[in-house]
Amino acid sequence: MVISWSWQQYLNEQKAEAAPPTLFTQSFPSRRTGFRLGMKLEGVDPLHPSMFCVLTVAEVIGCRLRLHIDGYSECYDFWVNADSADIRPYKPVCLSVHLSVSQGCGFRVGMKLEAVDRKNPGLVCVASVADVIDDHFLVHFDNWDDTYDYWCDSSSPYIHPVGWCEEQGRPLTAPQGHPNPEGFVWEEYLQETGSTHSGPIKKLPVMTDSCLCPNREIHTKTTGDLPDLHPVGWCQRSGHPLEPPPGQTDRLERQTV
Ligand code: MLY
Repeated sequence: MVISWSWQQYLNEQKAEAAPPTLFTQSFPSRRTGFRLGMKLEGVDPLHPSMFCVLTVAEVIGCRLRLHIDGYSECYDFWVNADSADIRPYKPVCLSVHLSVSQGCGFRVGMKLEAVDRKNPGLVCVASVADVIDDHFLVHFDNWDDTYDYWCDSSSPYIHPVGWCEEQGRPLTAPQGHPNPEGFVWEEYLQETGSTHSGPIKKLPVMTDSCLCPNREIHTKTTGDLPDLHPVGWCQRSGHPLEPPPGQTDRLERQTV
C-alpha cells in the first residue's frame, strides 16, 4: 500500500494557500547529499551553542543528517540540514587557531550589537562579539553567563546593529544589572564600557550595514532563514518523509486499502 498524502489535495480541502517559495531564501536541496554514515565533522552543540563538538554522521534521510556528539550518549544526537551553517568540515587550523579578525566582514572581539537571546527568543539584547573564527563569531550577552552564547555569521537573522531596536520601536534588553534598564542609552554605555574594550571608543562597534545585513533584508529573511522551516514540496524534493497532520494518514490509508 502506498500512502499518497497530497499537499495539493490538503490545500484544496483546507481552502488554504501555501507560503510561496519566494518567501524562503534557501534553495531547494538536491536530492542526494554526499554525507555517509560514520563520517566525522565539527559542529555547534545545539544545547550549548557556544561550543563546537566532534560529530559523527549517524543517520542520513534526504538531505537531513542525524549527528552524534562523540563521547556522549545518543540522547544528545540532533538533526540538521546538510547545508546547515552550524556544521563544518574538519580543517587542521579550525579549532586550534582562533583568528581575532574575521576574514569576511570585519567583526572583532569586543564589538557591540543587538542580538536575539535564542533561549528567550522574545528578547533582543545588548550583546558583544566574544570570539571570532573565520567568518563566524560568538555572540555573548553583556553581564550574563555564557550559557546564552551562540555562534553565528553575519547573515544570521538573530543579530542587528546597534540602534536597530530604537529604529524599529522595539524594546532592547539592557545588560544584566544595568542601573537604569528602561533608560538604556547606547552612547552612554559605549562610553562607560570603552575602557574595558581594546582600542579607542570610536573603534567600538557601531555595526554598519556593510557588516550586517540591512534591516529590511533581515526582516524578509527572518522566515526563510530559520533552518527548520521549508516551503511546501521541500520534503518531496529532498527525499525526506513528511508527517501529514494527525488523522490524515488514517483517512488516506482507508481510501487506498
Ligand atoms: N528570566 C530569564 C531571562 C534571562 C535572559 C537572559 N538573556 C538576556 C541573555 C532568566 O533570568 O533566566
